[in-house]
Amino acid sequence: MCGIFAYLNYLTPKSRLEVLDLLVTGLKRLEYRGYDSTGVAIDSPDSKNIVMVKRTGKVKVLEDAIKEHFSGGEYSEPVMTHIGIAHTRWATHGVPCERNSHPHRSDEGNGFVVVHNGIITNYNDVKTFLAKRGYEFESDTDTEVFAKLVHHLWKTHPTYSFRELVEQAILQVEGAFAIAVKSKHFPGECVASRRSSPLLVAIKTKSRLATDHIPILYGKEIRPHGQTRELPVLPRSDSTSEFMPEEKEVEYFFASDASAVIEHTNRVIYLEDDDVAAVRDGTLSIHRLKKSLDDPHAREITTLKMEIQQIMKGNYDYFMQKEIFEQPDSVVNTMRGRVRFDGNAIVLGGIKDYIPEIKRCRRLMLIGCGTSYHSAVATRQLLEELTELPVIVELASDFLDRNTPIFRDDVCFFISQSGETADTLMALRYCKQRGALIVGITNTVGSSICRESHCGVHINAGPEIGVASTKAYTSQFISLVMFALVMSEDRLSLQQRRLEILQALSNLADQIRKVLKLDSKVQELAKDLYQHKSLLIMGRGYNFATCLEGALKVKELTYMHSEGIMAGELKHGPLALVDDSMPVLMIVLRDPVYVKCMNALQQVTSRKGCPVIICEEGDEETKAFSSRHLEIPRTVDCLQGILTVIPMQLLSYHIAVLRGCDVDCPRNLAKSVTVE
Ligand code: UD2
Ligand code: GLU
Ligand code: MG
Repeated sequence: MCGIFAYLNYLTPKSRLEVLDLLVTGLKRLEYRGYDSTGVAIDSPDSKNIVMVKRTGKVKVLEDAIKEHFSGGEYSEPVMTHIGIAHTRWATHGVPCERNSHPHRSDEGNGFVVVHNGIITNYNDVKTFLAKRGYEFESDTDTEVFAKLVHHLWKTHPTYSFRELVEQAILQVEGAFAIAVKSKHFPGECVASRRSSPLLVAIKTKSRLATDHIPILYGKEIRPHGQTRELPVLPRSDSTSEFMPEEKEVEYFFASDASAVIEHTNRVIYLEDDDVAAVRDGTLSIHRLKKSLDDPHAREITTLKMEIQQIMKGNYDYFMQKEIFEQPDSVVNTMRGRVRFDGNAIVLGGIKDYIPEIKRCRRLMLIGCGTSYHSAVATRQLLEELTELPVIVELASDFLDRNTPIFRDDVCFFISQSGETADTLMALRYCKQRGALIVGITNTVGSSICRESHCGVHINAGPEIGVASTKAYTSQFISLVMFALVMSEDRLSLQQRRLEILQALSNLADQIRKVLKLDSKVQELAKDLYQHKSLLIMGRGYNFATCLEGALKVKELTYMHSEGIMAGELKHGPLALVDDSMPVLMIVLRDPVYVKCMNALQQVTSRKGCPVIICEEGDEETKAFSSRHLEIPRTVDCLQGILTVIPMQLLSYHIAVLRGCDVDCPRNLAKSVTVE
């Protein structure tokens, strides 16, 4: 989820200090991606060992530690060929600390060292397999199994090349990864691979490259992933052609994105899932064990023409926009390793031991601030339905003001992206003192809420940089939905409903992609709206939370007044605001409250209001009420809120841009509110 940077100089003399400098600069370029710890690995001065330095906190801390650690003159001797690997970590498995920081090693002799981004979901199986063979683990990470697995394969298959060892290892792991591996046993070589996490190789030579593509080499046999039990060994792939630079001297970089390499070279190859890129004797080859029909025969070498600033944000102008568009992936990461769509099973490792206790509770309380609070509002109805428990949703600040009674048999959920939100944390301590079971829902492993809670769920949305939360909201939402599904696992009468939701979860990423295609339409709408003073957002039932969250997004990003209105409340007051000039947005979907929403819509149109309608694809009857509408795909009622909030995120974003506001850092706001 965060950053990898590796550097290989072949016949290009560089001192280790220079290499370290390059590694640290590479990590600094990746800093914007968010991270909690860092680390590097290089060769020892006699080249017989690998030395690692790791630190929690900023790259600057690592840089200082490196200065201290490598002061000796021996590190300033130039080396002809060398490999250094470096990492910024956003913890998913094990708290941020030096022990859990990357690189991770295969054994005490540092035979193989690995940096990894992503989540290896079957790491427990691999760990068990390796533990039986005497491997002892030093960290809580999923990553460590990879280093040890490569070592095990090396022991059992001494004739294998470095690349073949890594190839065999990636066949055994499931989940998402970008990895780079360095080995004492294969000096001068580096192997990297990816699946679902980004990774590129960059090439630097003195003269122009003679080729603009690298042929891909295929193995002979296809096997499915993830056979950890027996560790079957696959036929070795036969290599026949490779990329060889014109001149001998060459430098290679492996990095999560081009921002880390652009200052060195503009020739890069974006690796595809399951590519294994290996450099040996200065020659780069890209391998795949599995050949599919639509595979191209080569990977293009792309010439970058971009500025660093531009690369960091990809095709996006702001981090918030990037994060909105990341949602098809982040929702999958939240479910990764937890939802089994084939067996219709869900396991939330962080709370499974507490489920019996939670089932016996008197009530569930969901507590948060801002967007996190809205994720509780969004899932409350489903929680009530699937747990059959009273569910109370509270704003942390108000909850504390009231000295709310809390009992030993209450289960209290604390929702916070950063896990450091002061109000939420205070409410947590208040409830803990009164003996309730404390469950955290956070995006940040090792955060205060994570540590002080009895158990919880990490939403694994990856770091969120934009101050206005987007992908964390949809991931909090899904985490709570998964919890509801776990709670109803053995309720016979609810099985049909659960299946319907699981089915919808499996389609969610594609549907989000579809909603994101509305972007240009939403931008047009924003042009209509941005000069207004106010925007009312109305809906009810499963979509009320979208109204609140949409209005919050509009307020925080555009400084325009906006209000989320429960449609059922219209005639109790808000209707007075409606006339032919008041901008109104209404969410009217085909769910159990459709008829009531239609009533509200009629009340608005009969006051000459001309609302923007968010409705279901092809719902002509509803669309007929207004000339402006956004159509979203049909999903199960309780997940609609995920699809309806995305147009609201886009709308607030576009209005903010049109109004010239600073999208990533709205005035007066901070990403993590650590004061009361
Ligand atoms: C977790 C662990 C993983 C491994 C795996 C076993 C982490 C980050 N993940 O992944 O190492 O043991 O389970 O299958 O270590 N927690 C809180 N408060 C919160 C959030 C989480 O106490 O706000 C606890 C939770 O109870 C669990 C741990 O942190 O003990 C990890 O939670 P998770 O959601 O990452 O769990 P899982 O199964 O995805
Ligand atoms: N899952 C790995 C860890 O927790 C890698 C996290 C990352 O992508 O930085 O160490
Ligand atoms: Mg905890």
